[in-house]
Amino acid sequence: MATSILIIDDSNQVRAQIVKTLQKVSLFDDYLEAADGIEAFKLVLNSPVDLILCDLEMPRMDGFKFISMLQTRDELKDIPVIMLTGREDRDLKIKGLEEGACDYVTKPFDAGELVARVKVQLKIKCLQDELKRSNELLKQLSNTDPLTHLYNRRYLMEALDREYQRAARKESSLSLIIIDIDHFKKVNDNYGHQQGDVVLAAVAALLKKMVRSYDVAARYGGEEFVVLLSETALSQAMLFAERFRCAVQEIVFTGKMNGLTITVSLGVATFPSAKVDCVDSLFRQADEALYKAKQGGRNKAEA
Ligand code: GH3
Ligand code: MG
Ligand code: MG
Ligand code: MG
Ligand code: MG
Repeated sequence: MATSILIIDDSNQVRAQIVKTLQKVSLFDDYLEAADGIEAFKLVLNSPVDLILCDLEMPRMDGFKFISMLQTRDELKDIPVIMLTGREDRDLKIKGLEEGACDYVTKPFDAGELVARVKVQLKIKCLQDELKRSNELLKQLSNTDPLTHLYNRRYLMEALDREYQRAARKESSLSLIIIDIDHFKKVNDNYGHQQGDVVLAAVAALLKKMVRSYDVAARYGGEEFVVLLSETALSQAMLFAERFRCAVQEIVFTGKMNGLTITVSLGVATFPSAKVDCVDSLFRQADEALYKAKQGGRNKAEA
């Protein structure tokens, strides 16, 4: 990815000197320039910036105001800012650091020092970005079932609490479907556990394809899946359950399980309804409906 720097100073000459100095060491692909805080703020909002060099005294919007405005935006507050200050500006340096700048360079600047300080900030930024990426990955891993790549039970329970509260607050409906593969034990017995996993992944992939982007499809346990359909009444949830039931029986496995077809049973429950007044009772209703579907001969959706 291209690395870019934003240089803010009301003096064209200072900006030109900085660009020339940094170009010599090829630290950046893009050099953006602004003559005051307002111009600079427009630029950072519209293009990604990795580092900012910012003069303090400028017309219209000064450096302090600009730096404090960066801190108010989540997507901008981590961009490192190096202040450009006068040699004697001790109090201004302290004020700038307190506003959120991470370092300063005194003007007239020394080329070697400028380059060295810029390199330090780029290194820190790079480490921070890496940390952010691994945190995101960790979060994703902790929410995901590794076999099916659906959400796991932990995430489902969190989402269920959140969606239930939202539905109660907004007086909208929330449906929950439990899906259980019929006679799945036979698949394992006949083809082995590994092939059983292939079947689980196939059912999960179909489910993922059929839900809307804002629904939550999760692997609840072994061969059981749960779908949370927000703002969905019972009749619509039943329609979805039926569509999914039909789509599952259309899957024909190949390879080691050549010709195998499977079916699922589904239990559907909706909030609000007579017997549902909390998350637990929503789940219980869906579980009872699933039991009814199994008792009724499997390959069925019940409410
Ligand atoms: P029913 O129609 O009543 O649901 O019958 P069933 O055989 O599907 O249900 P049962 O609960 O008796 O068996 C579920 C099986 O799922 C047993 C277990 O070994 C298997 N299982 C659970 N987790 C996994 C998994 O991650 N991979 C594989 N291959 N099998 C699993
Ligand atoms: Mg100035
Ligand atoms: Mg089961
Ligand atoms: Mg069972
Ligand atoms: Mg089963």
